[in-house]
Amino acid sequence: PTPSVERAAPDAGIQLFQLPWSSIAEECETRLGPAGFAWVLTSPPNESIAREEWWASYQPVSYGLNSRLGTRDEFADMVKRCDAAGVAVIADAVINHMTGQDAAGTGFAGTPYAHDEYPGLYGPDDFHHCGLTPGDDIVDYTSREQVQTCELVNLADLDTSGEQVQRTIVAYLDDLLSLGVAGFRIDAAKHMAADDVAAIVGRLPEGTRIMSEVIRSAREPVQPEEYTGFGEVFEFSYARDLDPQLESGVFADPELEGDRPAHVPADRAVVFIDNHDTERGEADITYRDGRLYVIANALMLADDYGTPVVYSGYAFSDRDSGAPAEADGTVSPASCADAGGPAESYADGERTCVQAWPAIAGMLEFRAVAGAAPRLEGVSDGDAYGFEREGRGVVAVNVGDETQTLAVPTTLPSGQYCDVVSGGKDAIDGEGCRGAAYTVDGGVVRFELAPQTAAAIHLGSRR
Ligand code: LM2
Ligand code: CA
Repeated sequence: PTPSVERAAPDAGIQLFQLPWSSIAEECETRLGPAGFAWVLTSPPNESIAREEWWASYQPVSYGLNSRLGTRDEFADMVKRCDAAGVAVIADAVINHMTGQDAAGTGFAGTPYAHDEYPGLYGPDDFHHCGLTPGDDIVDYTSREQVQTCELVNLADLDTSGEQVQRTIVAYLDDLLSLGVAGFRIDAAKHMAADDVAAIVGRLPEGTRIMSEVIRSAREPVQPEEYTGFGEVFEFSYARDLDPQLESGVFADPELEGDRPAHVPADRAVVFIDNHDTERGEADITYRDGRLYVIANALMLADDYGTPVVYSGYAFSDRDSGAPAEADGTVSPASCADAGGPAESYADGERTCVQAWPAIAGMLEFRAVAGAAPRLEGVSDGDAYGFEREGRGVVAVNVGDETQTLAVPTTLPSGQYCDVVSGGKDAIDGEGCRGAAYTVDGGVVRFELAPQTAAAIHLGSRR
């Protein structure tokens, strides 16, 4: 038994999509902190249009912090409690645009607005009117000018190069920072010139964490690499590379030395299996794929590339459906306290509670023990694949429909180890395993993998 194995500080995050602030605060205290999540990405906290669809959050009306997800006080309370639990808060910052409504209206908190009039914030001169397309909408993604100065799905496009606009955005972000947030996801960053985003970020306190959302496409002029000078970038190539391997059972190691092709440098990359957009779009593997989704997350958390963010949302059959809400329009609180998972199926609106899945907790433990150890060349056999994080742990997966054995060469010391995906050790100094146990013998570990399962052992799971 090895009771004291060195563990790296947590680095992984979790996106809690459309979860009210009061519920996130509870998650931080009861689950995220103890499990070893370093940060949580929230949905946009500011006032938006008053509609039931989740995407109302992406149509800002004002920078007041009164939204369907909670009040300013509730947001501030969440940040405090998460911080105290060791979980930093990253807020989703929608700053490329305001609403996409043609008719004037009133926001969720009662603020009046029109398409390019936001009293006290912005008037028509603060917006781009690109004049390049019918209705000023983006039509051609091969045109940088259209992508950055026309309207994304009719959303009034802020002239983010303007001094007054930058000041107004910075005042909003500073307000969130004053409540203790650690940084921001920059929504629709591709639709703002990187120089504009750099200027805005340059006016924020040093150390503010920035994660730009720039959906990679080889056919477009605006590339994620333009946004790495002032922060991290969500790397969409990651799941695009991984998912087909899991679906085909044909595995290939990524580039193990140096940068990965079509990926931003590792220290700039935020990687994910899916997010709220891709689970409604391009992602091949989502909560609906249950066991395969666990495998995808396990491989991501076991990897040595980038900072991973796990995703947790709610089940839906209609891509527009908002999270279950109260009569007053606020999103209903939800608890993942007793949730296992993944479940065989989910009812519409049911929270997936991925942060509560035992396999995720086990892989966070693996990740902490793996630390900075390099990923070694992998082994594949049939539908199974596995690799070692040098001297620290070994992960293996079977994406096929039949049980498979996989022998992975390893430098781990000989002995018995508990698989942390199926339960890990029964106590820190314990001798027993809650789930499967594997033996490292003579520089090899032989996994016995049930259909569509993952397994992982690490120095700290030795019994
Ligand atoms: C994002 N990143 O770049 C967000 O992650 C994504 O969720 C947002 O789209 C988008 N960019 C704008 O912030 C979502 C949603 C869209 C929705 C917009 C605005 O995927 O469907 O568009 O938010 O709420 C909706 C309607 C669309 C309509 C638009 C404006 O679906 O048909 O366009 O509102 O009223 C006329
Ligand atoms: Ca823009």
